[in-house]
Amino acid sequence: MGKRILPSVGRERCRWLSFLSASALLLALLFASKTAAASLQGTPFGEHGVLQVEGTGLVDEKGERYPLQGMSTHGIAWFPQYIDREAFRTLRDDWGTNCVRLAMYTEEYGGYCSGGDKEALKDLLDKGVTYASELGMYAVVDWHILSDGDPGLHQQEAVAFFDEMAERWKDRGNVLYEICNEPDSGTDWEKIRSYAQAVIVAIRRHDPDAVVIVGTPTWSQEIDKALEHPLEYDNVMYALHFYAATHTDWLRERCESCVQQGLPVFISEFGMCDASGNGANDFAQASAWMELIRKYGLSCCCWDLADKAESSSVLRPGCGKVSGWTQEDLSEAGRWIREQFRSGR
Ligand code: IDC
Repeated sequence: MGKRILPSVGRERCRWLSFLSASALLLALLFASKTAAASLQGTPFGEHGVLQVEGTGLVDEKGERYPLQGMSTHGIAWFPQYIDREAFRTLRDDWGTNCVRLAMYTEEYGGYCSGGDKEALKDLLDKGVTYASELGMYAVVDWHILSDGDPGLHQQEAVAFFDEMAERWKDRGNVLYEICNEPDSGTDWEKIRSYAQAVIVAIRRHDPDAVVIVGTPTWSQEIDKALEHPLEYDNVMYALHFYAATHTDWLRERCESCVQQGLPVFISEFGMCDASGNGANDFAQASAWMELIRKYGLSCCCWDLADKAESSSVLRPGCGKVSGWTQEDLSEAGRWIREQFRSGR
């Protein structure tokens, strides 16, 4: 008899043990996710969650309009030091921004498709996305084509890159994908559109609702071409870029007209200086742009977070500090845009 009872007691004990360990695991998981959620409380992502495109802009988890505003890095291969948790924290807490754009050149300066160290660049991006996530900020991952004006030139590499990265980041919820910074070299919208379709499929395989920003012809100025023949996917936005001393009323009028006709526009790069990234800042024009941005609740990222000796850099040339900047550490552009961000939200 004893012999028969013992194994069944053993089985019973086994069942209890596995029940207890499963419950403990569940509790631990619940606790971990609760503390993660609690640590994000009060942050942009903690309060607004996963964003979607509705009408002409982004809405938060409650369905309310929620524009992104933030700084773009310079090329991450060139200025890797600003991929820094404390830099992003300063931008969040002192500058009042809610997103960071991570610009990875494909051609220039150690570009991803021109001999740059692919693994190091992906690690750097992953660091940037991780810091943004920990701080409850949104991250725009920018495939920064420039002299390679036709995105189709590196389509295979782009598809492989976005496939891999979207798989890696699919559960984060705070990552937006900008798939071709500035098409040019006469590349027309239909070519960009077909490139976008291939890349969107690669991203959506892992992250079906990820927001994707698509560049438009002539350095992301011809959003009207996208309006004529938009992509047939949800959660897609179209990039408009301006440099205030070069792009004035005519581009604002185009922007306003496209938004009024329902196009989701993301100003994923802008500067207060001219299109070379240098020259005098035109704050009157830049203010007119900011007014338009506020009027329509558009999202925008300012070029660039670096201390290069050019007027678009928001840090004083050679500043050297990667976070906790004082007024003296900022360039003219930096002081101006910080005020704009602080007062605009
Ligand atoms: C500029 C940088 C500059 C760098 C150059 C490389 O500010 O330091 O030498 O690229 O060619 C853009 C581009 C952006 C440019 C910026 C200013 O997206 O890469 O950065 N600009 O020229 N479009 C319009 C202006």
